[in-house]
Amino acid sequence: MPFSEKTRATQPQEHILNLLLSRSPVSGNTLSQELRISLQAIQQYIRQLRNEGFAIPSLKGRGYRLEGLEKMLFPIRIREELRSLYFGQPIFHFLRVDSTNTQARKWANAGAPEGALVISEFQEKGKGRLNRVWQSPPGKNLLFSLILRPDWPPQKAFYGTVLAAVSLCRAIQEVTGIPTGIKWPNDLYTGNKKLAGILTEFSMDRDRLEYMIIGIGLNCNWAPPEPPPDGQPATCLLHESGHEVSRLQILSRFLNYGESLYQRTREEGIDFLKEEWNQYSLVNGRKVHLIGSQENWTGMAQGIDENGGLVLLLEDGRRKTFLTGDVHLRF
Ligand code: BT5
Repeated sequence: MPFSEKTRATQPQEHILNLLLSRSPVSGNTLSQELRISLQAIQQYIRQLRNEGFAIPSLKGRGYRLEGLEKMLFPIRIREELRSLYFGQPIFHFLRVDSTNTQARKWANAGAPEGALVISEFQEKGKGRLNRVWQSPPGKNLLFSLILRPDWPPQKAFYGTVLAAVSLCRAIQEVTGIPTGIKWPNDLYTGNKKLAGILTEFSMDRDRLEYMIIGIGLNCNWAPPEPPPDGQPATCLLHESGHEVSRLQILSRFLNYGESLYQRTREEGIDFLKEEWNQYSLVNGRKVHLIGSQENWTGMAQGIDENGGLVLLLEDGRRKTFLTGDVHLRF
């Protein structure tokens, strides 16, 4: 699998973090020599990392130290909790990366096996759908991407999101007791606030799915304080439960559930996932508005069809199916 830290073009910020990880504290002069850039440039990068939320105090006469290591999701810690056979095998952990989906795609193109996981403490360019931005400070939330190579026809690709959403709802419920639901197509909500988003991307080889990248951002211990201009109010599990939540426990439960559902799709096909989705759907039986680029529709949501399209009973009695990407849903 020719994908490694060495083959990846590493930014100076990531190089600094990795040095601080391997031997903190490190003086500014040592960093400057290792990276072959000026001390001034090092100080600028450290400032940037601190602005992003990394805790890097400077210790008098000794240099910089990276804090928070005890809570980081290093593969060895994840493996200790995992009961799955191939979900989460292998794991690529980053302190800082552009986007876990982008890295997972590179790794998948290089032949990563099904179940491989990319996880990061921070994303410089975390992405939502349609190039929207996913925000999350270092070390607070879950940011990861899972690589799958399902034997499904491409029109069923949305079921990757379904599998992830159902597994995540279950994991959250079990670890925190907080009930969550799925807002079609790709959001997890608790109450009327967004808790998580899923970004499923895929690659096709002729008429079959070559691989699928399921990217998940879950607000565990931080949520955007203000709803962004383009978005919905957000929350996190810490705000909902009143105490800090273990990212590790939720991740490992997610991988365990995800694998058992995925295994079932191999034995029975994927139709049963529709029923699982219905159990957690926040839209079924509710009046919703779908906003398209040319036209808007209002109707009673009836659930998803065999390709993941949302079926709406329109006010004039017609039944119409909408595909994700074409419309935006409002309650
Ligand atoms: C999503 O897109 O909700 C999918 C987000 C997927 C993020 C994960 S993180 C790991 C993996 N790697 C990536 O690069 N991405 C995936 P969408 O439905 O387009 O919603 C995006 C919108 O959610 C933004 O435009 C904001 O309005 C809002 N938003 C951004 N950060 C948020 C947060 N932490 N919590 C709640 N809402 C947020």
